[in-house]
Amino acid sequence: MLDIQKIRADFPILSQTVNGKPLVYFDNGATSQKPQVVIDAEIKYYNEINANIHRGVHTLSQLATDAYEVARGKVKDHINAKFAHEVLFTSGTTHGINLVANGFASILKPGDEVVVSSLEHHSNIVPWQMLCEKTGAVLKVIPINDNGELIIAEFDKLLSDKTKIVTVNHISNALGIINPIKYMIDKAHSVGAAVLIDGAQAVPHLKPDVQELDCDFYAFSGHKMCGPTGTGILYGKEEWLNKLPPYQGGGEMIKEVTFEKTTYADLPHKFEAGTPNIAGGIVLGTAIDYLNSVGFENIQAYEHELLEHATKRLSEIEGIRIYGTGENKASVVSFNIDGIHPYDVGSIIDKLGIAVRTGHHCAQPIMNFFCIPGTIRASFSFYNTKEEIDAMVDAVKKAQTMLS
Ligand code: C6P
Repeated sequence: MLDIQKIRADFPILSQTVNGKPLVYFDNGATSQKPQVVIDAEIKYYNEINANIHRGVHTLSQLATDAYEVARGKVKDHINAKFAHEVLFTSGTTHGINLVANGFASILKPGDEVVVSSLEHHSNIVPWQMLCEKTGAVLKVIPINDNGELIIAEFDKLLSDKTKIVTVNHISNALGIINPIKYMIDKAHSVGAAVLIDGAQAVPHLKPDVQELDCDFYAFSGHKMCGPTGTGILYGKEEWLNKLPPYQGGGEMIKEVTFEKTTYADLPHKFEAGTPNIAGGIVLGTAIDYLNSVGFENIQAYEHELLEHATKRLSEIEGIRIYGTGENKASVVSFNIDGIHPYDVGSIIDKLGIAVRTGHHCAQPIMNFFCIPGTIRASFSFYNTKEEIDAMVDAVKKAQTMLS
């Protein structure tokens, strides 16, 4: 059982008022709020050990390097990677996916196939389209049904020996649907394809076990899991990371440089050119510690209660349509009110202190499927409450009255 009021006290921003009303922050899918320990850890880094890493013999550089590598180890343990060098620091999910898509340019031949799903964020569509344009590979798309779930029978049919990589999100950002990734990973492997999982929306809610999943790549962002912006992780199986060429050239990713030939550093440095977000990486480790202290089992159970409460309360509103009605869902409710543009609802409820995201959520193909311009998305975190959900429902009802 979580003591929500105690948890809320960890997040200074939550006690703010916005537009004269208590802040109700339901835009956790876009970015999560940060607990004081995370904010303090960022300050502590700059106050005490700020230096460039992997370079200096001086004490501060060594302290910063050690702290950065400790954070890498925490991520390794958190996602149960086999080796710390399978954990690459990135600037976020987008960076991680682009790194892999770019690497596959040296693997794909014309006519090879890349399988994505209709539920993807643009970050897990556009890099693969660019890759296909570059290589002559063909993009295949898994369709969804009216509940917003992937049609797995169609996924099965798309797979063949031409499939070289399947790339799918763990949880949809726009609808909150949780995809059956374990099945999909095993099935893709049965035709020899690699699998990338976009875990951006999963890591705030659950602890992925990459060895159990047996995925080849798992990308996520730190800022959605109580960590700083500009941080992220790409997990890649050692054999794949050894096979892929470096993404960017620069300092720290080399063994030796001459004008005739450059040789590359071992993992993970081969993929970490230039000075990284050192403070961010270290503090991502603090964020992971914080989430583990709350406990993912507790988080999941409580967020499920929030999801059920929100779905029930919102369903009271006449003319509401909820998108993403599949069984297996994270704590996200995406909806529209008949005859009202989502942006108008979002703007009015913002005046009442309620922060939701409106629009296409960087997932235009989903909006096209439902023939809508966008939705109102309320995405909940473990620091939200049922009372806040009630305040949102009242605010949406008020907006409906004003706009009809
Ligand atoms: N989704 C949302 O409001 P970055 O921007 O690199 O940290 O994450 C990109 C990304 C990739 N995949 C999924 C499933 C995502 O949800 C996101 C980010 C935010 O839904 C901002 S657009």
